[in-house]
Amino acid sequence: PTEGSPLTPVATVSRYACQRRTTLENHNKKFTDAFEVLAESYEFNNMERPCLAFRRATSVLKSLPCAVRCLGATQDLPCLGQHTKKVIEEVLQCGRSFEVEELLSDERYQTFKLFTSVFGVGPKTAEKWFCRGLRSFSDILTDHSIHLNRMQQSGFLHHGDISRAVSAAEARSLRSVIDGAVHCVTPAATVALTGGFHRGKEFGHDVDFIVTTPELGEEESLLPNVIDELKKQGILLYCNYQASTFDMRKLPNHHFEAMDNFAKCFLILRLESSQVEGGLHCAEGDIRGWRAVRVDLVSPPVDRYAFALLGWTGSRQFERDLRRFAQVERGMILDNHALYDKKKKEFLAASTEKDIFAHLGLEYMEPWQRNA
Ligand code: DCP
Ligand code: MG
Repeated sequence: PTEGSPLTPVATVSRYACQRRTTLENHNKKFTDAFEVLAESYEFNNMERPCLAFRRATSVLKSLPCAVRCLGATQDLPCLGQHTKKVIEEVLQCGRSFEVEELLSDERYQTFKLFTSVFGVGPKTAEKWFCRGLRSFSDILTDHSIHLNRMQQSGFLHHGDISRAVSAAEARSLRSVIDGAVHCVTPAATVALTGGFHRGKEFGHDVDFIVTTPELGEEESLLPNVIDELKKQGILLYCNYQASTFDMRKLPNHHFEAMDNFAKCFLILRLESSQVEGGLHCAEGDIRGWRAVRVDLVSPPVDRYAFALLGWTGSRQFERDLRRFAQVERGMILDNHALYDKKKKEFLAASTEKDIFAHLGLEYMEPWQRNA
């Protein structure tokens, strides 16, 4: 059939984010911003299903090459249910969603949003504090019956800085800082930028790196040594190091929310204004001459590098769907450590991300196309 004839199949949008090339250009921001508020609110209320439904719908709209201009245009799209369509219709008709407006002015939503903006505070802690009647930071900090763990103490201490976005220029500067520290302790080690900045984002909430050594097993002492080096340089403001609990005999875990078992550290580093091209993104920091930034380092053994890189490059929705695709469509289990074929009962090795896409029978996607 020729192009445009009724027999030409319309390009269908896949149900899986790992089959939708999604760049940072979002033509449907007015809908996805609304969905994100709803998803977040469900997350705060521990309602996983509707939360995921809105995250999936967000991801589908982000992948579209143009804006949705009428409800009819969503007819053949996957992952859009009644509730999401109602929101789309409202936004189309009124330019806003009343349900979202209501949430944005809701005390519970606002308080959870505020509390979870603190490093180390998740929805569970926010809930506990909210139920005790606490509503502001000063409520928390003056209530002596509340015990803050070390992470939360640092979270409050550096809240002003780390609640401000990190710029790509700041991420580049941190890359040289991490490069320097890693190569100082292990010259042969490699450093790779991952997470949102690897997908081409201009701003992020932290900067993620994967570090490893060419010699299997040598990565075990890498992070402790890097941490010592950062301490020596006087730029380590906070460090939570978790040693590896990785067991290569274990089957992968398809539950995405479970953290991987590689050695990793969650850091707050001091970034000097003079080291950043064009200065810091944080105005107060620029006056002070430095700012605090969240940095994550992960160090997988080199034979798991490709899995770790694929897992940490994200986006979260891309990762969720990659695992779901592996499980449902291929009978395989994928996580940040390994890929396991359940029919053949064997692990599938990979030295690059391309190998993993190939094992899954998926077309390769560049990191900048994974902004699902
Ligand atoms: N990740 C993971 N398992 C987790 C948490 C995260 O595999 N438990 C992966 C998916 C994320 C990536 O790591 O995309 C980086 O996590 P971030 O929270 O730093 O997310 P991004 O870097 O994508 O965005 P941001 O700009 O908020 O940092
Ligand atoms: Mg990140």
